[in-house]
Amino acid sequence: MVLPRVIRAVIMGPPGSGKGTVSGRITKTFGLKHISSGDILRANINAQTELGLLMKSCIDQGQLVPDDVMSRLILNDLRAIDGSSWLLDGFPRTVSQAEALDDVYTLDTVLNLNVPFQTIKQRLTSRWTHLPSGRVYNTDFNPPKVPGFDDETGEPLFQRDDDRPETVTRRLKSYETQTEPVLEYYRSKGVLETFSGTETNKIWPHVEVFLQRKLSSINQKVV
Ligand code: G5P
Ligand code: MG
Repeated sequence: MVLPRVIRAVIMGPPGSGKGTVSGRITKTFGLKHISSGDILRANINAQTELGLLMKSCIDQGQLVPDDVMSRLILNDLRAIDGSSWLLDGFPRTVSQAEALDDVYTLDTVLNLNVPFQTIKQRLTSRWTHLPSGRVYNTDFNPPKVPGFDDETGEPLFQRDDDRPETVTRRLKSYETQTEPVLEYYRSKGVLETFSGTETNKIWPHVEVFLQRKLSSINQKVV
């Protein structure tokens, strides 16, 4: 699909709700650039940057990294791709981050994946990640062709340190207290679109139809 003008979208949902998986499909289908705050942080940890070393313990304990650090990091990255359409995954995660984003950009839509916590806990313990690209696999749902290795590069896959069951519980708690208020923030602005379910393959067709309609309505306004 040819994008009519720059599109600015956010995907939200609890840890493990499928944000990364659905973002991959949106990128492929609609050509938006995918910016994942978690992938950026993990790339910094992997490269042992000063920021990565400072943030590692926060992330491993399932806590959010400080708002000012996160907002500066993401807004910098967005400036670098000014003029492109993008989809933000994992940011904003607090009302303060949402306000910082709002100061600079107007969002077209916020997609919210509403998946029950019980479903999520089972998924995360069987997740494998290709760190350089952020591609995610699951030993049950979408296993790699060769166990332990990325389909596209053949490089090894890793299990995230924060996918331990006790850390997942902490991440879900922080989602409830710090991130759920962001849903209300966007609902009150009229940009929130919620998709509920327990399977990504059943949620995805609804997301796809919604985005097709949204983009063509923006297209008509532009013409
Ligand atoms: P992240 O990296 O943003 P989370 O916790 O928000 O991490 P996460 O864990 O990356 O989100 P996801 O992207 O929503 O989950 O889900 P996913 O990876 O696509 O799917 C999860 C698993 O389920 C995969 O194995 C996938 O294959 C499988 N799966 C998908 N669909 C199905 C299905 O239908 N069925 C089955 N069986 N399986 C399925 O953030 C990490 C940390 O970074 C910091 C925080 O410390 C955070 O905890 N951080 C921030 N801190 C402050 N502010 C911010 N803005 C921050 N952003 C990140
Ligand atoms: Mg993710």
